Amino acid sequence: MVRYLWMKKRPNIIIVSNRLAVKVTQKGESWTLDPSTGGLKSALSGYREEQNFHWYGWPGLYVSKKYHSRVQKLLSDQEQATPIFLDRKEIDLFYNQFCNSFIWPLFHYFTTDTTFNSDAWISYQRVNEKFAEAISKKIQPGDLVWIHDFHLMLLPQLLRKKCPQAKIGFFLHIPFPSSEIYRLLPVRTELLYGLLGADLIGFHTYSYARHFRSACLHLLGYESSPEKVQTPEHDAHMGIFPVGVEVERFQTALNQNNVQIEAEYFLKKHQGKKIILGVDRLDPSKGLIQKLRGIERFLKKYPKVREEVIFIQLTVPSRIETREYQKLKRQLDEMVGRIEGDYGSPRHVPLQYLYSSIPYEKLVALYQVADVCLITPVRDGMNLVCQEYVVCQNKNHGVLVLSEFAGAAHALSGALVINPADRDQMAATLYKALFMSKKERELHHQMNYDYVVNNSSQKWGERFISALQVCEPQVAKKKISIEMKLKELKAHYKSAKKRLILLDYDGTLREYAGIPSAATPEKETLNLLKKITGDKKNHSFLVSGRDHSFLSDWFKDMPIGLSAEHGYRYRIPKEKNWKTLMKVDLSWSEIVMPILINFKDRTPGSFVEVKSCGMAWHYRLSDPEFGKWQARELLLQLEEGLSNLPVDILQGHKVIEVRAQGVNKGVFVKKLLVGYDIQPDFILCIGDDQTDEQMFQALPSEAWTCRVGKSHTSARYFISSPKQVRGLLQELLNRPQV
Ligand code: GDG
Repeated sequence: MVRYLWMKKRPNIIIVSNRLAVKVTQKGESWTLDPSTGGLKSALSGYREEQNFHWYGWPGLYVSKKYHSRVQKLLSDQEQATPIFLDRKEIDLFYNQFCNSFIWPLFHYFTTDTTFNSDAWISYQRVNEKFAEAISKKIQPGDLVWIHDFHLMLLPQLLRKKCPQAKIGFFLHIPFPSSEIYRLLPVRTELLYGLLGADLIGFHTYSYARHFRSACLHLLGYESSPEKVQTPEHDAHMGIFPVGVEVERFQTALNQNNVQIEAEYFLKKHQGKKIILGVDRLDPSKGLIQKLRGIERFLKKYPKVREEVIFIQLTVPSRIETREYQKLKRQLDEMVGRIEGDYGSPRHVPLQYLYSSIPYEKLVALYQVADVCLITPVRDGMNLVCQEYVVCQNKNHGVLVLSEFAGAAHALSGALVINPADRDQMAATLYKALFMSKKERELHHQMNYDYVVNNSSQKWGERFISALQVCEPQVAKKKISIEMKLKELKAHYKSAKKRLILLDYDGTLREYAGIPSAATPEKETLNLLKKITGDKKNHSFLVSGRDHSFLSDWFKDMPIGLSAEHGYRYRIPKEKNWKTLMKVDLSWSEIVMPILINFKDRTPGSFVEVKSCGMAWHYRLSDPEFGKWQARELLLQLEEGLSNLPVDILQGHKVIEVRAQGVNKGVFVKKLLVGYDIQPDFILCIGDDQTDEQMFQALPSEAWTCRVGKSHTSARYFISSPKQVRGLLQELLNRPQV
């Protein structure tokens, strides 16, 4: 059961995917529904038991008009589902050509053999509209719509236009490719606009989200933080939701009689041999050719153990109507034949290759008896098979050998990770996996198992739906100047007993200077801060991106709280010692520094600043056009090059900063509110750039949040310049005239 801990009323959940989660079959005049296999179906099956759940999707086959109402009724009665029927042309153009032969390969980094077909694109748009039409007729206020996968990337925006208030989530089950690959799409901007109609866009891994942000920046010029992309219309939030498997279902199945019988059968059949299992859809992305090459190398390299192992490769037919897949099947058949010929004997056939899907009980039994599971995709959004294997190995502690190109490799730290293109490495790793000590196996398994059981498909669904529910409603809010609310602000300030005042420094309290060290606080500012800190009801902090030594020097005698480097180091008011927000990993500095230095050398007027938890490239003194251009280049390079490192890349005002992951002003402010028990009844927070947004977002909604300049912001108000900020603070401190 899905739990909603904090929700008063359960919302209706509308799931939308290209395919429904059931297989619809026609036999003469009768229609039947059967369970289907596949990643999405597995991931959402926990949810399907919910009462307030409805699914929209294509039944997976052509249904002639005369049967529409019958199939509709069958699906509605038995599956809480509404079919979206596709005609034969749409099945070919939308599904086979645009989705399977164009988007799928490109998003999996297969750039050759993909050609853009404008008829297929028109069909893609029409089918997305068809879905929007059907859903918009039924949607009720408060419903949550969760759209799945690459077939429906235009749907969020289409639905948003029809139902502006709807809560729309989108989850991408496949990788979002590097923006260098994504740029190859002739309809790249259209698809981005389509996705950005969603309130929440979910990805399996942080790298996919980063690639998406990079595409939004470079193709649409939309800036973003790790949490959201800002569009002129609304904020599209982003989240990392690695999909999981049905842990309980597998655990229950393991104890069932029919599974035990199958397991015993396999064990008896392969007595005395170690089993290496592979389960994959027949798809170029799954790296089956690479796997067979690796197996061949293993059999050649380790003749002594050849007869002690058996490879069982279950290859599930998919997209059989597509030429590329037929070609792949032939290639695989040939390779299997060759391996059997070269390494098989009357006594022993080392590779058992099965081209078919098998019943669930048999699959679970195979997962249970296999000593090693070998998963070798060249690209895979996540990969569920490897997680299912882990669940079924809690007794035997089998070893998982996993490609680094599967999203799951980011999560399963106990896997032996390989590059599928390196067959020597694959062979050696297999050997290692087969002969690992019991203790070592247990250690590796435990790391994987902990992750998988704590990240089941059920939790994945709960997390996504909860995150979608808390996304702000998409009513375009027009910001007003805080000065228009001055009376209200003053009254609140005056009546408050404990006030928290959070002020950014550069660009907020003080105008920017060309060289950061020249932006010393003016007398007026120091006097102002003195007055603020002089009032016992005020707890005030300067929350800056600057190094702590600057802040210490300039504000040394002032009893004001200081937060340097976006909160990484801070000093509580009236205390002398600086504290550190969290422990960080800085091993990446050696990679980042040469990149920044390179840009410094190539961009006159720019310079590099080194901080204790990161480094920054400033270009305030460079030619503005050239500086901006170089900044985009640098950003792209950093996003591409650092995608697997624990860093945040931040765009401030004429500065690009690379910082240890997880350090930001928002985290600092949250810590302040929780850890220091201030419990203010008045909060004023003013900042001027992207780095301040996290601070605004971390504060309760009633806080007086204000951004300098009229940029798109999550602050409630704006103010035009640092001069105005100083004026505003002065106003607050002024005693009311008698
Ligand atoms: C896409 C993304 C992402 C397989 N053979 C049989 C069978 N299966 C089940 C497995 C597993 C599922 O099919 C395959 O899931 P994968 O994740 O491995 O692969 P895709 O279908 O490509 O899924 C992928 C996923 O979406 C979810 O977001 O992980 O990256 O490509 O559950 O158990 N089930 C049965 N018999 C079989 O023969 N019963």
